[in-house]
This record gives sequence, C-alpha cells and structure tokens, in this order.
Amino acid sequence: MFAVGGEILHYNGSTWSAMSSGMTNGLSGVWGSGPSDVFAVGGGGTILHYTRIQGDLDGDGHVDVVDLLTFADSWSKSTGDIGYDPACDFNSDGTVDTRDLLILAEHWSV
Ligand SMILES: [Ca+2]
Ligand SMILES: [Ca+2]
Repeated sequence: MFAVGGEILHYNGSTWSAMSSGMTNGLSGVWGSGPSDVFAVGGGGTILHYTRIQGDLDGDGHVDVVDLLTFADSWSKSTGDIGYDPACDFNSDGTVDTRDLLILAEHWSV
C-alpha cells in the first residue's frame, strides 16, 4: 500500500504496477468512489489507487479462507440484523446470501 514519490501506483488486488506520473505535488488526501476503489494522494506526487477485490474482506490481496470465515459471520444476515456486515454484501442487495458467496467464490485466489 506504500509508494515513493513521483509515481502513480495501481493496485489491482494482487500486485502494484507503476503508471505515468501526474502533476500532483502538494496534494494530500484520500478519495474513493466506493470501498473497493480508493485513491490516496500524498506529498511528492504520490498517488495510490487501491482497488479491492470483491471477497477480499481483510484487504490482503487474496480471497481465501480468512475472508470466508469473516463472510460466514454475516451469513444470511440482512441490513439491520445484528452481525450484518455491509462489506460482506458484495452485490449490495441488503442480504448476505448465496449470490454473495458466488461472487466471493469467483474471486477465490488460493
Ligand atoms: Ca483476504
Ligand atoms: Ca447480497
């Protein structure tokens, strides 16, 4: 998640890749269009673009059993239920069910 000045790094969920630099000196902040698509801007022209894989609940770049266990804690829960974690509701339909499990399985990376 860290990069050193002058480069734009793009995180595709498993690896960082360098992109051409923009004119970003002096900017500082974080912006994202959603929890899975985040830009972080630091001094020295560094921009980090983090795209989280759907299913990667702990953000380590892999969808594995750790994420599955987290997902299981929210299984069959809906918005408002105790234990419902919106991060586990991958398709944002308000319920953690088989449709979300399929999305997690699609990105399984072990
Ligand atoms: Ca993970
Ligand atoms: Ca869902």
